[in-house]
Amino acid sequence: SSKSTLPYATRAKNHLHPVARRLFDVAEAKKSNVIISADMGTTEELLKLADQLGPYIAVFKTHIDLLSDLSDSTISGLKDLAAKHNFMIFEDRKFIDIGHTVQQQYHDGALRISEFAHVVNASVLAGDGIIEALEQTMAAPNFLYKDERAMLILSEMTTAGSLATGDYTRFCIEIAKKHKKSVIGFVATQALTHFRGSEGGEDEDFVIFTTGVNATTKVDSLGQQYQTPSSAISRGSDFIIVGRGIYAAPNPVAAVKHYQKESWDAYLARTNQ
Ligand code: S5P
Repeated sequence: SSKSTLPYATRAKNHLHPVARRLFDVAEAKKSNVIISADMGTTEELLKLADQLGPYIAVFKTHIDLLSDLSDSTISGLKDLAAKHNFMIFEDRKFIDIGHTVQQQYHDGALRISEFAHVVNASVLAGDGIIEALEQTMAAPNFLYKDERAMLILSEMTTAGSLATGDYTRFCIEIAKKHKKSVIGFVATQALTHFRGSEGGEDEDFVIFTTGVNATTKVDSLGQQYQTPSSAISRGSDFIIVGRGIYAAPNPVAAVKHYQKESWDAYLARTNQ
C-alpha cells in the first residue's frame, strides 16, 4: 500500500490481479485516473452521463440502488457503454453484512451487481468473513465472470467524525494482505504508508480509490469533506472519485476534462514523468 511512484504501465505489467492490471491499462490508454460517481436517480440520466463522460474517465461508479427504474436495459445499457468507451464499472455497494447475506446481495438479487460491476467495495466491521464470502462467490467454478471481478476494502471515510481510522484502518490493511486473490486495494483518502508495517513485499501493490474530491468546494451540508484532485493524487491516491464536482457542474463535460487534466498532471508529477 505504499505511495507508488511507478507509472500505471509498469504496475499493469507487474500486478498479480487481472482486474488491477486492466484498471491500470485503461488509465494509461485514456490518460485518465478519474472515476465519476454517477449518483443519478433514473436509467436515462445514468446512461446519458455514461455516454457523455465515458471518453474521459477510467471507471464509472454506480449506486445502483438509487435508480427508481432499474431494469434489464439499465444493466445492458451500462455494459454496452463500458465496452464502447473502454471504462470499468465500480458498484459502491459497501457490503457490510454476514457472509451468507452478502453473497446473496452480490450475486443475483434485485441489483444483479456481479453481472455488471468489475469492482465492488466492502466494510470489514464484522471481520474478514465478508471478504471470504465474496471471494468464494468470485472464485466459484460456475461463476461467469471469474478473473473479471475484484473488491476494495473501505478503510477510511470522508465524513466528519468517521470512526474508520487508526486501528480500524490498520485492520483493513491486514485483511487485504491476506486476500490478494480478491482484494486489489482500498477506498481511502491517501496512500496508507503511514501505518507502520503496511509496506509489503515486491508483489504488493494496493490500488487506492479516493472519494471526497472536489476542485472548488471544501464541505457539503451533511458532513462530507473534500480535498482537491492534486492533493489526493500527491498523497498517494491512484484514482480520484468525483460526484457533484462533475455531474452537478453547469457543463459536466468541461468539468470532467478539467478534473482529468488536474489529476493526470498530478500523477505525472508524482511518478516523475
Ligand atoms: O468515504 C467515502 C466513501 C465513499 S464510496 N465518502 C464518499 O463520499 N463516498 C461516495 O463517494 C459517496 O457515497 C458518493 O457516492 C461519492 C461522493 O460524491 P460527491 O458528490 O460528494 O463527490
